Amino acid sequence: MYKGWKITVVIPCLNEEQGIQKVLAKIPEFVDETVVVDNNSTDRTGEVASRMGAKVIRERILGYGRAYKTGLLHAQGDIIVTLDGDHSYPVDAISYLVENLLRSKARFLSASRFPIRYRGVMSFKHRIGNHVLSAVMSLLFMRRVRDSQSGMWIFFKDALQHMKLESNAMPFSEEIKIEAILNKNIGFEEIPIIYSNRAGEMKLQPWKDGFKNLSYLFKKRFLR
Ligand SMILES: Nc1nc2c(ncn2[C@@H]2O[C@H](COP(=O)(O)OP(=O)(O)OP(=O)(O)O)[C@@H](O)[C@H]2O)c(=O)[nH]1
Ligand SMILES: [Mg+2]
Repeated sequence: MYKGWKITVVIPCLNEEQGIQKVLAKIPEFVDETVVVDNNSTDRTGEVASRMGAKVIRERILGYGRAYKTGLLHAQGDIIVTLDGDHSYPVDAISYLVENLLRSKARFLSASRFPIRYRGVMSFKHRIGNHVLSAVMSLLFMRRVRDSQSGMWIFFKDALQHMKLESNAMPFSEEIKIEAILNKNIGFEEIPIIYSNRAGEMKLQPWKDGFKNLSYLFKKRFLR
C-alpha cells in the first residue's frame, strides 16, 4: 500500500531470467503485488520469479501486447506500474512515479527515456528510430510525445475501462499511450526517468519491429 492505494507491478517476460532477478530484488516494500507474465520462456524466468515472490502467470501465445493483456487481467491494484523484465527501466523510480501520478491531473503517465542521460545505454540506431516514431506519433495525434516506445507506465487501473486495447505485439506500447491521449477521461503526461542497458539478450528486432510500429501509427490514426 502507498498512502492507502494498492499498487500492482506488471512485467512481461520472454526469457529474462537474468533481468527479472535484478528487477524483483529492487521492488519496493509498499508494492502489494507483482505480476510476472512468463511469455512461454524456455529459460528459468518463471521459476526465478516465483521463487522471488512474484505471482507468475504463463501466457503461451507470444507477443508483448498479448503478455500485457493477460497480465493486466490479473492485476488487482488501484494503481498499475509496468516495466520490462530486462532491468533497463529504473525500479527504484516507482515511488517517484506514484507520487507524480497522485499529484497529476492525468490518470496515465508514461516514463520517458528522453532526454537521454547516459548516451551509451541506447545505440545510435535505436535513438534515431525512437525519435522518428515519436515525431510521427506527435504529428498524427497532435500531441507532443517524447518517447512513444517507452515500456514504463503508471496509471489508475480504472483507466483501462475506457481503453480499447487490441494489439498483441510491440505496437501495444503505442496503443496504450494513444488510448490515454485520445480519452478525455484519462489524460496523458510524460515524466523523465533514467534508462540503463538491458540485462540478457535483446528480443527486439529493430527493423522489423520499427516498421511495424510505424505502420501501426498510421493504421490507428486513419483506419480506426
Ligand atoms: N520482444 C518481445 N518481448 C516480449 C515478448 N513477450 C514478452 N516480452 C517482454 O517485453 C519486454 C520488452 O521487450 P524488449 O525485448 O526488452 O524490447 P525493448 O525494450 O524495446 O528492447 P531492448 O532495448 O532490447 O530492451 C521484455 O521484458 C520482454 O521480455 C515478445 O513476444 N516479444
Ligand atoms: Mg527492454
